Amino acid sequence: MVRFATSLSKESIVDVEGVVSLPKETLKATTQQVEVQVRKIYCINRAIPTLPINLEDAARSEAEFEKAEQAGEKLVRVGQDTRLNYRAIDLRTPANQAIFRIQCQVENKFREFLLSKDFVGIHTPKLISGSSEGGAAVFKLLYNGQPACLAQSPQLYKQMAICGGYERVFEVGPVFRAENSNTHRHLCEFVGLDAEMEIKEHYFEVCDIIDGLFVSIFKHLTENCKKELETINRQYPFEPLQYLEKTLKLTYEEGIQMLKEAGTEIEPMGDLNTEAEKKLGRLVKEKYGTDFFILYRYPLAVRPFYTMPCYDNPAYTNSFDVFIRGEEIISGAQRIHTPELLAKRATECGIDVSTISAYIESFSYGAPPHGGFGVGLERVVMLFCALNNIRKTSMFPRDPQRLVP
Ligand code: ATP
Ligand code: AMO
Repeated sequence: MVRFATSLSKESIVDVEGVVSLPKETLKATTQQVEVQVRKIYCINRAIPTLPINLEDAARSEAEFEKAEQAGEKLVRVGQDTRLNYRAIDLRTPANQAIFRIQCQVENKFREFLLSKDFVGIHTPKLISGSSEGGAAVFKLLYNGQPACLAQSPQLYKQMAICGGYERVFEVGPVFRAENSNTHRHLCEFVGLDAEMEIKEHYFEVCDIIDGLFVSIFKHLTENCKKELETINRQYPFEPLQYLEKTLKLTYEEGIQMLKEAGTEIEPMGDLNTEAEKKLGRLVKEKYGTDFFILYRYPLAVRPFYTMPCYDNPAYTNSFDVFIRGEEIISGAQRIHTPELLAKRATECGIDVSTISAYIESFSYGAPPHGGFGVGLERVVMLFCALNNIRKTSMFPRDPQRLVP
C-alpha cells in the first residue's frame, strides 16, 4: 500500500479509509496535528505526473519569494498568463478560493440589500439590435441574418422597466465591451450589478441607496469574511479599506480644484484620466480619511446621451461616479425622461435614433423621473482587496487577447 501511495501524483483524487487519531496531550487539535492511519486507499482520478503549475509556488507571496531569493533558494514565480492558461489548477490556491467566495458575498449582499428596499430583480436581453451606451465598443454578430450586438449594459431596458411601472429594479448579469483596453481594470466581459429607480425629489436618493448598499457590503465583508480576507492578505498584502459611515460626496469641480491645488491641470470640462483619478483618490484620503467617495455633477460633454442635464446649468449633469482607492467602481445618474430631449441628446451624441426608437418611444407613454447606477463586480472585489489586476477577480477573464479557457 505504501508503494502504491507514494506512486500517486500530486493533486490526484483519492478515497481513504482509516482511523483518525488526535495527539493525546491536546483536546483541541489543529488540522495539521490530526493523523489518519490509512487502512485502504483508492485512487479515483490520477493527476498527470507533472502539473503545469506547482501549487506551492502559485500560492506564495512576493515577500516569500524575496526572502527565499536572499537565502539563495531558487523558486519559480508563476506569471499571470500561465495561471490563466491553467486556471483549473490556479483556482486551487487559498487566495483564489477566498477571492471568489468574497465575490459571491458581494453579489449576494447587493441582492439582499436592494430586495430589502423593495427593488425587483429583472433580466434584460443580452442579444440586442443596437448599442446601449453609444460609441463603437460593441461586439457585433448576426441574429438570424440581422445585424445585432451583445449588450454593453442593461441601460435602455432597465429604464424601460421603470416606464413599465416597476418603481425600483435591479439586475445582475453579464456586460460586454469590445474595447481594446489592455489595462489592469478593463475586461471585455464583466458582471454588471445594475439598479434603476423612480426619483421623488432629487437624484441624491440614488446616491443614498449606494451609500447604504456599500457601507453594508463593506461591513459584511469585514465582519463575516475575516478568514477569506486574511487568506488573501497572506498572499497579496493590503491595507483594509477606510470608509465613512456616511459616504463623502464631492462635486466634480471640487475634485478638479483639489487636483489643481496639487499641481494637476485638467482640460476644462474634461474627463479625469486614470492618473488624475488615482491622484484625487490619494488627496481625498489625506483630507477626509476615506478610500470610498462619490464625485457628482460631471460636465455634459463626458457623460452618455441619456444623462439628465442640471436644471440650473445644462453644461453639467445630474450624474456621478463612485471611487474606491482612486478607481471608478460605479457610474450613475438621473436620466432624461422626456422623449424629445432624449432624441435631441442622442442625435447630438452621434447616435442614429432609428436604432433606439422603441426605447425613446417608451417615454411618450408617461414616464416618471428616474435614475440609477451600474457597478462592475470584478472591480469592487479587486479594489476592496487592493489587488493589482482585474484578471485576479474574474474566474475566466475575457480581455482583448483572451478567449480561452
Ligand atoms: P467607463 O465604465 O465609464 O468606461 P472606465 O473606468 O472604463 O469607465 P473609461 O471612461 O473607459 O473608464 O476611461 C476612463 C479612463 O481610463 C480614461 O480617461 C483613460 O485614462 C483610462 N483608460 C481607458 N482605457 C484605457 C486604455 N486602453 N489604456 C490606458 N488607459 C485607459
Ligand atoms: P459604465 O460604462 O461606467 O456605466 O459602467 C459601469 C461600471 O462597470 C464597470 N466597468 C467595467 N469593468 C470591467 N471592465 C470594463 N471594461 C468595464 N467598463 C465598465 C465599472 C463601471 O463603473 N449604464 C451605465 C451605468 C448607469 O448609469 O447605470 C454604465 O454602463 O465599475
